Amino acid sequence: SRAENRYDPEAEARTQRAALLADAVAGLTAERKTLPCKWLYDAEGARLFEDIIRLPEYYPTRTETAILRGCAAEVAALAGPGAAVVEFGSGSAEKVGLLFDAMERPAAYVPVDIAPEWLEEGAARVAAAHPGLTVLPVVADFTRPFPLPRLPRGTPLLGFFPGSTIGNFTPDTAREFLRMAGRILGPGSRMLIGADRVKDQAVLEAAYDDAAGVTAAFNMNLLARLNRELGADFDLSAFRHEARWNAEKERIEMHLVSLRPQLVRMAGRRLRFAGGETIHTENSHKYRPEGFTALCAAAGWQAERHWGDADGLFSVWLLKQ
Ligand code: AVI
Repeated sequence: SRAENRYDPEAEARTQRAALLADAVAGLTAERKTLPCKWLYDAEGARLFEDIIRLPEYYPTRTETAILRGCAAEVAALAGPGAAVVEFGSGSAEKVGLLFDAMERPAAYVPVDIAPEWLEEGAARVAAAHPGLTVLPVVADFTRPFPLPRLPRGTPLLGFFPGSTIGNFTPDTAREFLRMAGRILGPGSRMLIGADRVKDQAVLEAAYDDAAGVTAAFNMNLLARLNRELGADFDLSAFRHEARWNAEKERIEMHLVSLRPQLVRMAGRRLRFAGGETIHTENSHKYRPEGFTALCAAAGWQAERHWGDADGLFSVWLLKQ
């Protein structure tokens, strides 16, 4: 019934807490301790991330936005008149307006996000800025298959996945995601994706360990969250943030380093940390053009065009299948 399908914030909070507990227990009792990066984004984490994208050291957001501004007309022409945009993990939907400004008679905007409050806010912002545009939000985990809303037959589809979020997947998971997105969007569709590039190690490490300590606070918030939501007793002064370039895997890794041997209590368990032991909290893979082209090809997508900035920091890719 409709009542059963209605979004229930309390039930959702219970489900989320159970999932956080399961991930925290599995990740923190493993031989190499890890926590999935999706848990970085509670309300406090989302607020800190908004600060990160404005940091002088964090080049990806402003570089990608400038590239999108420059290529939007070309993307719009290739997507064709009357196309619909499906944004995977739309969040606050800050960048998609650059596409709609350039598109001719766009059929619809389909923002997809697991967080209903962000989804609604982003959808409302885009609808207000583009009167007459049909906005069809979908509450879904965009990493799993989801049904698209009904669109007029023959509507050209353009997937949109900005921000280099693809870099937070391992290459295997990224390939699976691209393959799934291809199935959802169907034959003949296109996809516009932002991907950060391999570059000077010092530039990369500064972007993930800024002088103001915002990224450190973003990473440490994960431990604060385990204390708040699971009643753990992490001593935040006994851990520090670290951003490491893994040259072999061409990724930045975020870790939380235990400053001394210690015992932490969490949900009836005792978690033992050696001095210097880390919790690996995030990967941010950086791509060379040839590697990204190969990844897309392995997922059934052809790289049709790509655009970059003069310093070679970041790329925006238009894929076609
Ligand atoms: C969301 N994602 C693309 C960011 C990144 O650059 O990998 C997350 C982030 N982590 C630390 N700073 C930003």
